[in-house]
Amino acid sequence: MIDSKIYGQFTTSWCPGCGNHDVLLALKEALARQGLEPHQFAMVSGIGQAAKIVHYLKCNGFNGLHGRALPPAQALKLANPELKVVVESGDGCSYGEGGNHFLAAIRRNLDITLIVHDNQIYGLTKGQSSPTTMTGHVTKNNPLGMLDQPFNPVAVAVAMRASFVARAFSGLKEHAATTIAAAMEHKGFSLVDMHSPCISFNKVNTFGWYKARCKEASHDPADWAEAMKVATVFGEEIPIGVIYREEKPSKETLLPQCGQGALYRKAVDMGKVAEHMAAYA
Ligand SMILES: Cc1ncc(C[n+]2csc(CCOP(=O)(O)OP(=O)(O)O)c2C)c(N)n1
Ligand SMILES: [Mg+2]
Repeated sequence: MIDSKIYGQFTTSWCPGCGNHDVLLALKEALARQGLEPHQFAMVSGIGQAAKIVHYLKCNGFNGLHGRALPPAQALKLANPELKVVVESGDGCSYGEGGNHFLAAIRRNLDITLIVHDNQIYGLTKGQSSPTTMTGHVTKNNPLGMLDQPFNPVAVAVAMRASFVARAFSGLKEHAATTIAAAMEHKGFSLVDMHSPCISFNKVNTFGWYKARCKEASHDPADWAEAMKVATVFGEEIPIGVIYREEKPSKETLLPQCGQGALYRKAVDMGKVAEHMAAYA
C-alpha cells in the first residue's frame, strides 16, 4: 500500500456531485493498494466527461479519439508488457462508437483493464441517449422516450467468455475500489462496468436509483451458466461485484516477442537492418 497522494490532486471540470469524482477516488485507492507508482501504469481514454480522467491523475496517459481508446491501449501492452494498462471512458465511447473495439478486445484477451463510467447517457454533449439508455427514457434526441432496447455490456462480455467481468457503482466507493483492484490484478482482459451517475443530464438513473437496486451478487463467478443468468438481470435489482471470471492465458503471454520484455529494452541489430535495406537498393 502506498499513499494515494502520489497520483496528484487536480482541478476538474466535472460538475460538483458527479459520479466521476468517486470513480477517480476509487481508482486512486485501487492503484495505491497495488503499490503502483505513476511510472508503472498507463491510462488510456477516448472522448467524453469520463475520458477526462486521464488529465486528473499523475500517470503515463494517452487521450485518444472518441470510441478509439482500446486500440492504442492494446498496442501499449504489446510494446511494453511490463506496464499495467487501464482504459477508462464513457458508455457512449466504449459501447457506441467503440462497440466493435470492445468485442475485439474481449476476443484478443490482452492483459488490460477497461473501466466504463456507465452513466447511461452522453454527458459531455449534454444529454443524448447512449447505448445503455433504458427504453422509455426521454432524452434530448428521443423526446418520445427511447424506443430501442438497451445494450447490456455485462451480458455480452459474459456471453463472449471475457476473462473477467464485473459491475460496480461509484456510490459504493469501497466496493468500487476493491472491484477495480481485482480487475487489475486479474491476468487477461477485464471489464468493470461502473455505474456512475450524471447528475446534470440523467434525471432517471440517479444516485438514489442505483443505491436502491445495487446488491452484491452471490453466485459462483466461475460458473458460466450461472454468470449468464446474473448478467442479464438489470432493473429492479442490479447485481454488482464479480459476475464472471475465467483463468486463461492472456494474449501477450502467448507471443514470443512479448516474452522478452518491453520493446525499448531491445537493441536494434543494425547489421540486419542494413541487410533488409540492401534488398531495396
Ligand atoms: C468521432 C466522434 N464522434 C462523436 C463525437 C462527439 N462526442 C463527444 S463525447 C460524446 C459522447 C460522450 O458520452 P460518453 O462516452 O458516455 O461519455 P460521458 O460524457 O457520458 O462521460 C460524443 C458523441 C466526437 N467527439 N468524436
Ligand atoms: Mg456516458
